Amino acid sequence: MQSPANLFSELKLHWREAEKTAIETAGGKRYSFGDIEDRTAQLANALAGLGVKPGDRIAAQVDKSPEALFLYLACLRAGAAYLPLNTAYTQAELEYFLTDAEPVLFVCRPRDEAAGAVLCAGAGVAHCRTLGAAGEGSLMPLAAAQACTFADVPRAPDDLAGILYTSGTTGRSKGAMLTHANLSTNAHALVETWRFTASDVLLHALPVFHTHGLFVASNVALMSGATMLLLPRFDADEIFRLMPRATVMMGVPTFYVRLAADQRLTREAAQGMRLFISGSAPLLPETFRQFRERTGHTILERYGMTETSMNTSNPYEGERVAGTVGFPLPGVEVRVANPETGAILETAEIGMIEVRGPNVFKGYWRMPEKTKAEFREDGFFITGDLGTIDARGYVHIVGRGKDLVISGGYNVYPKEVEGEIDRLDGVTESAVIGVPHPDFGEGVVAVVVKTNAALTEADILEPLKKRLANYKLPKRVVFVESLPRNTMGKVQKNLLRDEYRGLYSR
Ligand code: MLC
Ligand code: AMP
Repeated sequence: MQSPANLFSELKLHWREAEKTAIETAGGKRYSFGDIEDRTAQLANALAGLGVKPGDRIAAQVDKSPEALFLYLACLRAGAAYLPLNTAYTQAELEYFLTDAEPVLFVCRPRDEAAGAVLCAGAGVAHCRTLGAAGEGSLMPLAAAQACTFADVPRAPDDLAGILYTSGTTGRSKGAMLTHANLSTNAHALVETWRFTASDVLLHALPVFHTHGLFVASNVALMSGATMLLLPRFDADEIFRLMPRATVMMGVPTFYVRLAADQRLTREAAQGMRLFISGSAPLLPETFRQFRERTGHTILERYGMTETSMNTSNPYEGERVAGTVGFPLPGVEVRVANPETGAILETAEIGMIEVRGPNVFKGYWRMPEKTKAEFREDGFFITGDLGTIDARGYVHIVGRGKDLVISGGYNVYPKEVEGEIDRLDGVTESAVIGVPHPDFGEGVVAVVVKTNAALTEADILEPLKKRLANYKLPKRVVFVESLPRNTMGKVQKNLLRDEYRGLYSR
């Protein structure tokens, strides 16, 4: 049978028992698959009542909750594109996303209601509703009176299911357009590769506004009829409390660094688990080894990005090799090319990682030129990651061609932070870099040249807090006389990274 093109209709095919628990919160609230169908039908009816039409965008900056997932699923059912936003984004950041994406509805946290209304008025967003961590706010009451049935809007495979904004190495943030087919094929490939079944219980501690927590964790659980233990955030106490009931966990490397540093991580604690998966940033071989020694489990590392969802994974059966991201997923092609010429490189040569497959996004929202620039003629997407494929076929990521810092699994684009610092009075120029950080993998550092000798670290950070999400803030500001430049006048960030690499060491 051909899969239905609407991702929700397809997920539903895997919900064999309506009574089975699909989501359980840390507080013990349970929602069955039948509840999900009812709640999302009610919400989809409410969205239609607000005038939401297929193809419209719905933006949300909300805390993690079952209702946040219902909203995502209701968007799929109604044929709208879901646009989740990091809860750390400031008003200044939100303004851009809302203006650029032109959603019909913006859902924000109850405490942000007044600011949300101002934002919506400014950006021409017709409706503003609120949703809190316990389901409170003005969104859910709209759904309560609605029917529990809804005919999922038929979608073509190429129709949008979501838009996720990614910052860029240059210029404005870009909205990556993910289609129903992108998400469904990727979830299928992951269910197969990681052997997910309805017997699985996923320990879900990731945020649900990025690819990892939303499209990888949630879609994979929903597509296998598994149960999710939904934690509001990473909290080691909660992880250890719930681990005996779980079978799989997904996390960014910081999760594993923190767990490995905890005395409670033992073979006994992890004995009911069948799989620990890591991604979004490089997992240090040291963490990989420590975790294996303590639990007997070999963390499975995989590689993906917002634009492509997941590309490669270490094998479920077969050797999981530390420092590698494994093999291309079913249906995904991965190659390494010369970054300048595009010539395909031989085994073991280092170059630009390029990918092609049904997982690769449709393009950047209203940016055809930027989209074109990131694809080769033959349809391969240029990831910006540097890597190599070894003789056994394992993909290794060895660096980044793009100027990007990944801190605790969140991307920070130096150019954006430098732009904010450079506009401050008393600053001549700045260079933002990432250096090793024991908890976050990389920590952001700002190297600043000042004209005003009295300028302090706090003078830089205070104004930045109003403009940038907290994870983008430099954890340290270093003042220097001048920035090192090459003969072309380009700042030599490699020299700065070398100089400050010990800044956050233990
Ligand atoms: C929080 N802070 C961070 C940070 N997270 N700073 C830098 N980097 C981060 N990632 C700030 C806090 O605001 C706080 O600032 C201080 O650091 C300490 O906070 P904490 O309590 O230690 O942090 P915590 O809340 O525990 O969060 C850490 C974390 C979280 C690692 C659990 O960041 C997280 O859940 N990251 C997951 C990110 C993710 O899902 N990425 C997937 C992207 S998709 P202050 O000033 O208040 O002290 C993708 C594609 C793919 O990349 O392949 O998956
Ligand atoms: P994002 O734009 O937030 O989706 O981040 C995607 C980027 O995260 C990729 O381009 C990689 O640079 C990085 N990334 C994801 N998974 C891994 C991994 N397992 N190892 C190294 N880098 C990774």
